[in-house]
Amino acid sequence: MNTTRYFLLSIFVLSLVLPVFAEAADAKRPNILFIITDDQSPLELQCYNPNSPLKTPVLNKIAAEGMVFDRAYHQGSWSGAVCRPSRHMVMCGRTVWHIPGAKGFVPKKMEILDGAEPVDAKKMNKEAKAKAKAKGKTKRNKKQALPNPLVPADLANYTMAAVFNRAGYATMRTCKNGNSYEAANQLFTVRKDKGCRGNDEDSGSRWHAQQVLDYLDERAKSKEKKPFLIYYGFSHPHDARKGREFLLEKYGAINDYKPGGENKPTNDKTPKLPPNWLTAHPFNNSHMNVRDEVSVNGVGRHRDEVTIRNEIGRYMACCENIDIQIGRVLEKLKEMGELDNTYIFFTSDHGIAIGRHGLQGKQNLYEHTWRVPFVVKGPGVKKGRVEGNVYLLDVLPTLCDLAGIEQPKTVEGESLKPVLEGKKEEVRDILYGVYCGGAKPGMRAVRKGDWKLIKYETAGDEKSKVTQLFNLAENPNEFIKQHQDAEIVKGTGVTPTKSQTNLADNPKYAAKRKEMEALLLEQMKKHDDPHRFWDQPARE
Ligand SMILES: [Ca+2]
Repeated sequence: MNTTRYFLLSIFVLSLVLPVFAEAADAKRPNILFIITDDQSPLELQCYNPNSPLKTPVLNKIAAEGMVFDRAYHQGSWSGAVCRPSRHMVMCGRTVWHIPGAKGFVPKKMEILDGAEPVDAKKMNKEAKAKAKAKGKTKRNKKQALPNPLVPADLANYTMAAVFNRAGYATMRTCKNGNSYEAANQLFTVRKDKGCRGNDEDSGSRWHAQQVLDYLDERAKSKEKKPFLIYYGFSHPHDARKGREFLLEKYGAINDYKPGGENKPTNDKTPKLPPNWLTAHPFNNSHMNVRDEVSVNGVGRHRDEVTIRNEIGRYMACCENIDIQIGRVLEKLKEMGELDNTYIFFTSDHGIAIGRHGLQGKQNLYEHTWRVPFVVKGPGVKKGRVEGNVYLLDVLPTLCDLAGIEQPKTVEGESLKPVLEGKKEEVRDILYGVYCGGAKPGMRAVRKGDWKLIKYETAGDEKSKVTQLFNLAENPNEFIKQHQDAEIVKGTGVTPTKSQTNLADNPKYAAKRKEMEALLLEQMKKHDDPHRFWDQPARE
């Protein structure tokens, strides 16, 4: 009896004390401001390239007070709309073949996953393959439209907003519409999405900023005590890169440029050509006719100096405007006394070429496009820079870790908290990249240390079977032999050294190539990549 009475008394006392504790704990729980731009390479930002003419004082300050990641990547895409898988990976923390929309190896008549219970995807796949093999049905049946068994059916319930809502956070999101993870986006308590690629108050980056400012005003008025998670997305610098006039003037660019015309807008203020500019990509990379390569406003198929410099000017005008809009939100948070208790993340869904390697879009795996900017500042985050070897799919487990929330079992990424605290330099040593939105198998990349291998193949096209091997320490721009052409050197002002080239067929690096080829195959297997290249063994 005594024990029971003591127990009941304890419950009573706890019920009085707990809400107070909960409130006190809430007051200390950190806020999160997750900033994500659309189609932005790290390479023009001064925190990655101090010589860049792009002015981003707000981001420079975040970078100076926080941690800059030199090796941050998106894992890739199986769609020309690279945004889509990238943003799925951000929201759920899963790898590229394990997210909604992925068309991986789906054995016929296999059990459909009931996602009510988070699962071990690897175990699941192994079992599925074993089961299919036992039945003698290992070949992919394209006509069979079964859900991907590697994607939990109710995965949306384990995505960013869902997880933070359950943990007692106030969640808000503004971003572009479309090419995203709709089921996950719907779960933000407040959602203000709209495509904003114009240059006025209502159609540009300022609109996204205003949604966040209005939300924060409301928060202040209602004296909301819950910590917040704000997903602050921009629709720029994705094309059409309609810049604001005063910024276009600053970067010597115009909005309505028609390539090939007489009007030459470039001047001394227009950014120079990137060092790895080419007038054309020298071989079929498996998706040369994708929208981004042929019909972007102001560029089309043109890669001449004037067109590319003007487009980079427009791009920089959009990037500086984003910086101004981030500044407005940070000012507001400071005014509200919330800034110091807020983790700020800055990243993008993937990079972009704009003339580098003769490409325009995001459908390739060169560093300018495979990499993303990744900067974090907040309580306990060490100042400095690290390599990190991170993917965007590490975002969700990191946010959970920083907020003291248990990460969902569906997550496959790594928490970056130990890196942010200066306890670790990197979270993995090998990076794998996919582009499979055009012909199959398409492109794959693998990076370990300074070495990177890229493979290309368009099934049925012998000439498309290309392998590239780069030492990124010696050849960070991934120069290939075409960068030696006199016309190109005249444009860029850069003459690559003899060793700054594709080393794949150089006998001196045969052993390194072999090692990288083996790593690529290992990564393809590890990630349930459904495709194989011409010189790889067939899938088991
Ligand atoms: Ca994008």
